[in-house]
Amino acid sequence: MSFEEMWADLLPLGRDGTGGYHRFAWTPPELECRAWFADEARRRDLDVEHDANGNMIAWWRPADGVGGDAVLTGSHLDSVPGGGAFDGPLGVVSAFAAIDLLRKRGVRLRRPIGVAAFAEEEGARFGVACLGSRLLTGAIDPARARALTDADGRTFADVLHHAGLDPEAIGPDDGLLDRVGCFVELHVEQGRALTGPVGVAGSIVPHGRWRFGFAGEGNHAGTTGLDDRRDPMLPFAGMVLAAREAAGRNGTVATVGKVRVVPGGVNAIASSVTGWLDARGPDDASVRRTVAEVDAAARAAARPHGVAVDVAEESYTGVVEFDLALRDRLAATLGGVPVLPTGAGHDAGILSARVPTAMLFVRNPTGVSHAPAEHAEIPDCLAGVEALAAVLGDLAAG
Ligand code: HGY
Ligand code: MN
Ligand code: MN
Repeated sequence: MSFEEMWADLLPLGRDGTGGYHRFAWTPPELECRAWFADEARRRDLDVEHDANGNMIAWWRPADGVGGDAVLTGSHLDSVPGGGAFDGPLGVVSAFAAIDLLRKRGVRLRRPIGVAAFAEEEGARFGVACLGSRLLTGAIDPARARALTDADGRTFADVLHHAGLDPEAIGPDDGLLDRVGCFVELHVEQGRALTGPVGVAGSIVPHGRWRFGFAGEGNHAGTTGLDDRRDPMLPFAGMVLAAREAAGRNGTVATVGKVRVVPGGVNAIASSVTGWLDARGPDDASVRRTVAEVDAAARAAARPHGVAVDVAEESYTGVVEFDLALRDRLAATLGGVPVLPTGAGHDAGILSARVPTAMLFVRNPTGVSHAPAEHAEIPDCLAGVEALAAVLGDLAAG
């Protein structure tokens, strides 16, 4: 099964009419992607390990059965709503294709190679990014994770149970992590900084997401005078504009891309509005300043309308500097490709707290991501597979 054939099989799964993808964790399209993963693993005689957190790892083990000190690669299969085809899946398909290349070249495996598909990397269903890798590494309280809910109010615990997993078993898995020597994630670049087909990641900037809740009073749009309203939509609007202004002042980026309005009727004043802020920047201080300014602006905008405001941090990841020795080893193996920072979060950023981690980027000519226009040309994808095979060969074979 070539890269192109695997890509063609995966491409239709979870694509909507706009060409974007809706592969939310444990929904039918993502379950189809999980089935695809198991098929590709089976086709290569890789045994699939399902950890308690919903992550999957397909293992290629040395003939002599040597375990431990494994080289983990792979990425994620879930998407943001209306996401692109490459964010996540490119790392998984490339990992299978890289194993095929190594086998074709007859390399002798010294350490196991695992192809991972981490669960809920986008946090699109349950709100916390990298939920599967955070649970694996102990970066989130299992009790908090179990109680996370999706837009329909279903808890993560209930969805796990329905998927055949034991919600009480989720949490850090030192046994698994102790078997991993390093993690190398290949990912489509999510900007336009890459001049060549492949690059190496230097760092991930600090980033987080905050939930802003505005509670007002639902009422009739036509019979309620302006002075009688407690309209939560107004301070929400203030918060959105304040995010852009605060980001401009602090040299960060801040986005409000998701809002939930209750009840959401054209002719009804909302009773509550929930908006999510995504803020990222060069350092913790600038991100924290940005969020504090948005928080203050939201509260100031709410006060005159008698609207209550509640702000909660849903996830935060400080700056990730990838393992220098591993990063330089990758760059040397690849003959000195560009090293670049990224404003996007990744499972590699979470895993880096527990194992040496590095990332390979594949050029994205549109520079667009988290949208249907996200793209990588097949020749660049194949260059990525070659690069990943060279890196895996250097780390685990020979
Ligand atoms: O949000 C991010 O940066 C990543 O794509 N999950
Ligand atoms: Mn993403
Ligand atoms: Mn991703």
